[in-house]
Amino acid sequence: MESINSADTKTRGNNNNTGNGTASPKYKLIYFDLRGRGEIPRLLFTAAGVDFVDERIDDQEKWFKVLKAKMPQRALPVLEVDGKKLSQSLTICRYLAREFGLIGKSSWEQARAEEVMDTMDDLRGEVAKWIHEQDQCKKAEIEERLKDEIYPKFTNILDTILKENVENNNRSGYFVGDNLSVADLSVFETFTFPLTIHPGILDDHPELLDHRERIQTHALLADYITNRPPRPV
Ligand SMILES: N[C@@H](CCC(=O)N[C@@H](CS)C(=O)NCC(=O)O)C(=O)O
Repeated sequence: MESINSADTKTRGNNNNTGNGTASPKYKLIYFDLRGRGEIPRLLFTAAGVDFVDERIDDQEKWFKVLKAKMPQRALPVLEVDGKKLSQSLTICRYLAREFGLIGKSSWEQARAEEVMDTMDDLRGEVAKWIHEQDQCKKAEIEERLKDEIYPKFTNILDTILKENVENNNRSGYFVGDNLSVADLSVFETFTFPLTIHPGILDDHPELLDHRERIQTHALLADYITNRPPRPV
């Protein structure tokens, strides 16, 4: 966790009306003042245009002395839905994606979206090894492995899934079916940090570069992505 020193809690989104006269739940996402495991949920709220309180914990001492003990699994992110707490970032993503219709149109499409999301979590784990390694020799070894083995493995997997979707007559340019889903947000966000340290990793995959551009310029996402707080991870 990077050092943290100022507080920030904002309400983001456009509306909290379900359209059928009933108010939608009150959402609060609690995470550190980073993208990290909190950012895909933030992108889901943004893509759905749903209000949420974006509570960013940036007082490390307060986290360890006070707040950590109040979290169900002593870790973040935590999603509050009308005051009820939900842990585990991927569970939160699945829940929000289902609530907002951002997880495909059939059970099969849902499974494919989750497959992409879980694959991106594997990549996140590999990149985290580089982030957390303190020994510079070992860090350099991890970096070589990332470039030679890990990035090619994951970009090839994603390339195949994207092309399969086109072969199945879905020409949207999204990973699953014809619509934006959590799969697209997950791919976009998971590559954001690796691209800052290794800018060329998508260069052999024009479809993945196009996909990145598609998300970055998406009508519901572009403003947020351009103006979101710049954080290293
Ligand atoms: N599998 C959990 C991991 C949660 C986790 O390890 N969160 C880290 C931040 S990414 C955390 O809370 N670290 C601070 C601490 O453990 O005190 C998830 O995906 O939500």
